[in-house]
Amino acid sequence: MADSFPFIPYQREILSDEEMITKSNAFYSYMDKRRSVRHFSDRPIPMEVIHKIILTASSAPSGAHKQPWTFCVVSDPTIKKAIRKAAEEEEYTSYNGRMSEEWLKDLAPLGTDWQKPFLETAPYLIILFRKSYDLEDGVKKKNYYVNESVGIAAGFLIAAIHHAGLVTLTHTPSPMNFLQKILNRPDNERPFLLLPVGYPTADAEVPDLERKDLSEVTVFY
Ligand code: IYR
Repeated sequence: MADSFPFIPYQREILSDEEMITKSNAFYSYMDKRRSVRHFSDRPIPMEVIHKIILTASSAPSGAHKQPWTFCVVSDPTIKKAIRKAAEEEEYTSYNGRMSEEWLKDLAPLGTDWQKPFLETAPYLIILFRKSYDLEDGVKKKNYYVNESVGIAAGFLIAAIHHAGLVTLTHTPSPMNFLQKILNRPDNERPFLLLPVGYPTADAEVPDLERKDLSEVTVFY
């Protein structure tokens, strides 16, 4: 049996109801301003920020605290170009026959297409890999609830990017095994999400969409 962690006291500052309401309101308003952006500027961002947003993402809860993820950070223009080329090849095939009519109709209002220039323009691409198992000295170690864990980490990452005043987009070229090859990742890692990170261009636009109301997404018992 593995040794257990030592247990240490944990306390949270107790907020008044009023403070709690004010803070949760402010956080909601801030997060509600987050948008998926497709128009990226090439303006550089400090590497220190990339380190901190990844540490924030990696603080997410995970099955048996295995943290079953790897964040690949790409700033090398040659690698970005290779990723763009491979992603656009897949996307072209998807938009021209692989995606169903219904899917294309659902995407039409968002104005997406197979071209992904942001994969070269954004100063950083973060590619999040899920680790279906770990390898310790060649021995396979099981991970648990990997999709759930990596999905939560992705949410933390997106929130951290927004909090840093930057923008991102959850890009999922499909299939995306080319990322494993280009980034030379081991067999226990599979690409999960690709997130360009940077500033929006001065003339960036987003669709004027509405989010569901509380009553449409919640059932109280
Ligand atoms: N992966 C494609 C298609 C796409 C699919 C969904 I669902 C979106 O919400 C947006 C795009 C692309 O990135 O264009």
